[in-house]
Amino acid sequence: MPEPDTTTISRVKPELKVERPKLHKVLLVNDDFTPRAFVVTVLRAEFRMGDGQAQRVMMTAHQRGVCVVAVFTREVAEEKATAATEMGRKQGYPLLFTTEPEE
Ligand code: NFA
Repeated sequence: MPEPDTTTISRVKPELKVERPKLHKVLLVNDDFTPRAFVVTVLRAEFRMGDGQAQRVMMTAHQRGVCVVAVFTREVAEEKATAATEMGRKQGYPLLFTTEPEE
C-alpha cells in the first residue's frame, strides 16, 4: 500500500509586519551665554560632527533661535540631548538640547 501524500502547501502569504520606529529630532536651542566655541565642541563630541557642520549648526541656532542637530530613535535622541545639555551644565552654561518627534 503506498503512503498517502501528506505534503501540504501553504496558501496564505506570510505578512511582514515590521514597524519602523518613529524618529525624534534633537534640537539645539540658542542662549545668550554659552560661548560659540563651546557649542561647537559639544556638537563635535556628542554628535560626531566635523568642524564645518558643527559651525553651521551652531550659527543657525544662534541666528534663528533653534536648529535641528540630528534624528535618532526616541531613546537615543533623549540620551544624546541629555548628555549634550549636561556638558554645558558642568561648565555652568545654560546650553540646552531638546527632542521632539518627527511628523
Ligand atoms: N548665542 C551664543 C553666543 O552668542 C552662541 C550659541 C549658539 C549658544 C547656539 C547656544 C546655541 N555666544
